[in-house]
Amino acid sequence: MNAPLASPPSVKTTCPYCGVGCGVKATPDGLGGALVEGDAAHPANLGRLCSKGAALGETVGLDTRLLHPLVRGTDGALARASWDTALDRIADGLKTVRDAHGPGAIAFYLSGQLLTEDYYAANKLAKGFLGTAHVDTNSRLCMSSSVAGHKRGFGSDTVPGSYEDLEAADLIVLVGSNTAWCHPVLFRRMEAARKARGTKFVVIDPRRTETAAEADLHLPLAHGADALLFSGLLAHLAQSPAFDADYVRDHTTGFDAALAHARAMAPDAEATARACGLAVEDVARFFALFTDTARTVTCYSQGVNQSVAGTDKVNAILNCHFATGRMGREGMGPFSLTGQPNAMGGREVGGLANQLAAHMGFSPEEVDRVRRFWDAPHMATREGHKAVDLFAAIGRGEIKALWVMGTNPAVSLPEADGVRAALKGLDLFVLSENVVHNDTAACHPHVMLPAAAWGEKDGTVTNSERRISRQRPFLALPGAVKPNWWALAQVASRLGFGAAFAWRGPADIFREHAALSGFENAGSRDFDISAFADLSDTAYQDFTPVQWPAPRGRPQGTPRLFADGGYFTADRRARFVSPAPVAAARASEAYPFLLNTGRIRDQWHTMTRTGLSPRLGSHILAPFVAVHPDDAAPLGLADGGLARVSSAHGAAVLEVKIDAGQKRGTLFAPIHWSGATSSHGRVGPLVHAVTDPFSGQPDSKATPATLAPFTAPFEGFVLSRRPLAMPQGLWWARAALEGGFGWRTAGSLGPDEWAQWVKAEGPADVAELVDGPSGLYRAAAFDADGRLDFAVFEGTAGRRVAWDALKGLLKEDTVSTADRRTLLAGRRAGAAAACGPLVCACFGVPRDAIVGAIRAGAHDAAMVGEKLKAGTNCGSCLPEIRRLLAETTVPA
Ligand SMILES: Nc1nc2c(c(=O)[nH]1)N[C@H]1C(S)=C(S)[C@@H](COP(=O)(O)OP(=O)(O)OC[C@H]3O[C@@H](n4cnc5c(=O)[nH]c(N)nc54)[C@H](O)[C@@H]3O)O[C@H]1N2
Ligand SMILES: Nc1nc2c(c(=O)[nH]1)N[C@H]1C(S)=C(S)[C@@H](COP(=O)(O)OP(=O)(O)OC[C@H]3O[C@@H](n4cnc5c(=O)[nH]c(N)nc54)[C@H](O)[C@@H]3O)O[C@H]1N2
Ligand code: SF4
Ligand SMILES: [Mo]
Repeated sequence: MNAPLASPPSVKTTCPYCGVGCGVKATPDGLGGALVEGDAAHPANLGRLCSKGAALGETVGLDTRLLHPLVRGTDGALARASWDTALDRIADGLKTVRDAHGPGAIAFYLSGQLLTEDYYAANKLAKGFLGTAHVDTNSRLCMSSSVAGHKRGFGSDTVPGSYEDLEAADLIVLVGSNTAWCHPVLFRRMEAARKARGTKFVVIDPRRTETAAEADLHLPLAHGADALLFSGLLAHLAQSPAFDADYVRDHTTGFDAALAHARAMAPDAEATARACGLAVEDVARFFALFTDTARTVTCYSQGVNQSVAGTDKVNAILNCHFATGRMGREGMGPFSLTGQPNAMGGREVGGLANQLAAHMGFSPEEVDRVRRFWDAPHMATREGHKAVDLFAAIGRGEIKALWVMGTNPAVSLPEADGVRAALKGLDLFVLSENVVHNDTAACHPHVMLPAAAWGEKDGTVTNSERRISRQRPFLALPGAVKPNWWALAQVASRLGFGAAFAWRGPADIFREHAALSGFENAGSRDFDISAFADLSDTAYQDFTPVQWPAPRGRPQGTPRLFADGGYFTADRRARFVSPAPVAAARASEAYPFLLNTGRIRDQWHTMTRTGLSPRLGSHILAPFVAVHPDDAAPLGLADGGLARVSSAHGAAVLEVKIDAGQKRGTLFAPIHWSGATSSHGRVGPLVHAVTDPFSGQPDSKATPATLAPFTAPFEGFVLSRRPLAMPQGLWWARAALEGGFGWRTAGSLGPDEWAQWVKAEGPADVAELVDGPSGLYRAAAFDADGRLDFAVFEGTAGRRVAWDALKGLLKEDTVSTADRRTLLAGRRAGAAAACGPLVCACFGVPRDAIVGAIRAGAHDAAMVGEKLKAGTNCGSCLPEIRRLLAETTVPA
């Protein structure tokens, strides 16, 4: 069990999920969990949390954790080892590879979920001491187009604004961002602005998301067409009163060329609408709103970044803000919404293969500056491979040693099956992880290192508004778990670099990082936090959230940049950059659909943490593919059935969700299911590894794909107290339930095969219901204490029953005689269990209950809240409640 740290009773830390970076107050409950509430004093959330943040306390258990180093022995098996053994093995392995093949055969693959201090240590070791620049991160899949676009436009990777601007804006344009689900607390802040000042929302997204449903205007543009849309807007703005000739003259260059280019690409609203697949009146309304509203913030996220034209999309957006001078002023500006909790911190320490620390690049002066600061013996002098190329180089055998930290590339990289094969061919594969089992851990690591997880981690992170906050520990390090930076420093010391890595704790690293940011800077680089270069240990401990830059003498930080120019290009002017004329993404004859991939409200990435929470798991139970009804009908696809989605690279079998909000010819599937949580639910293998030419970011939003019904003669579910291995050949998806797990299943296993499987699980006592002719097989297995151990409910396809009525038995210590009698009928004695997916995760309110309340007269979200409490805590489900209000017909 988790041990709480002695005192103080509640600790202020930061949420480990999205880039909003909400402040959290955590109080260990002494039982291994923790009570978690929003920190009212944190400027990012002012006390709010979303469903994922609110459920954090349920996810700190140790059941799935890696608690000791594991080293692969001569017998090929991973076995528990001491830290010394594991670290020696890594150091020896790195030396062997370096001596035989040079430092370029060594690579690191890191994560925006690492602390800044961990990230700094990895970069210093790799780029300064081992001499390899092959250090890339999952941020390449996430924010790198924004980084590249910012650098081209601003001369630096800067987010100019603050969250407060969202509350001061009169127009918020959300481009390729499902904010209501992915940055829920920011969406709450936007909703507050709408209430207070009538702020309008425009959502630009091919599909009608929960965010789009809330918009004043939704532009369902063709995939990839954003740069065209914003070029049309630039052409429109240039001849409107919104054009700010002074700002353009004083603080920018390249306007005339950009305008000529935009006019050629998208001369007016009609041409723009045609090229983007939109209605002319909608485009005209968007142009008018943008023109007429000075206080406009344009937020963008993965619909912009994860594209072959991602960098161009970013610059097309920036161009419109330069042209109107809407930069870094209250309620105005472009705003990249970062994904991971420390996407920004990673960029600050040079986490990407084309960066050096403290926002420096690989120019000879910069390489020399960092070399001198570190006194580095083996400074990397050229950019390394970006993620997709990095794994290709591993596949070709050019990179022989890889250290993966804080990411699950076997799931999240495009063409993921190739990634798995590549990982298995490494001479040295080191994996620093929180969990024992995930898909990457299944790819044959030689060493696994147990890393501190949220609740134990001690360091800093930076959110989307450049705000550095502390993550503080409130639980003791369990088992032999250690922070990532410590493992890196130990390896450095074994390689003979001990003096440069002799940190006593994260405060030492933070001070060094702060000092480097100010080293020979004098205002030439945006990232400067040298105000903290001499921070005491106590001051680091008590650090209150602050927005960089915070140069010496300005420890209070900086809320906004660029209102008066001062860009970080050589001439201090912003650059208009013309997007290349890209066509919107296209499907082919063999693959007539475009597969779009992304996120759902209550799961985080590959579910290693959110997958532990029954509340979060109940919102959406299984991996799905959303299909427009007119695309589904000719294929004979029905809602709730299964479909095989294939691309040129791989296939998945997913549950069909008929969704009129899906653009015709496109599909949407979530990224969260892995081989650990599903048999065929991974979408990574399908996604093409096609990248943006400037950023190297893969296009995960538009892979040509095809769709066909998947028929299985039998389907059903399994419930169990313990993890079970499902039979071979079965389609299944697993969800966490209170007291155990549930699997939805489909396949060709009939009653006899299921009976054999049940028998092989060795239950103490089993009740069965078999009806061969109708294909029905039901079994309830009880353990020696008479508790329900597991249950199997299978039948012919199309007659699936829900597990809602029975799942409660997993947390009960006895099964009553009455329940025993009704159990195999799928019922519990006397109980009418609430059914349907969970809408409100905080209070566990299912859809059916909300629909019932609406039918009974609740006519707005507030009344639903009064009756059921749904939506009254974190508010993440309010968009869904409002949709149910709109969709439910109330009896007269
Ligand atoms: N619940 C939840 N929240 C999360 C995460 C999570 O896993 N779960 N992950 C976090 C991370 S790391 C990230 S990066 C963010 C991502 O946050 P978002 O970017 O908001 O999330 P996505 O679902 O990846 O994609 C956003 C939208 O882009 C749209 N899109 C696809 N193609 C195009 C296009 O060509 N143009 C436009 N305009 N839109 C397009 C998609 O339809 C989708 O609705 O979320 C963060 N927050
Ligand atoms: N098709 C498609 N693919 C995508 C995307 C998409 O939209 N579509 N989105 C991309 C984006 S934006 C992102 S950010 C990625 C996310 O993809 P990943 O980064 O692969 O996903 P996670 O599940 O967050 O993996 C984090 C892993 O690190 C471990 N971990 C967490 N914290 C720590 C720590 O402090 N130290 C160590 N050592 N381990 C830790 C967790 O247990 C987990 O196994 O997916 C990308 N892939
Ligand atoms: S919005 Fe939710 S997931 Fe994001 S930081 Fe805040 S509580 Fe965490
Ligand atoms: Mo991300």
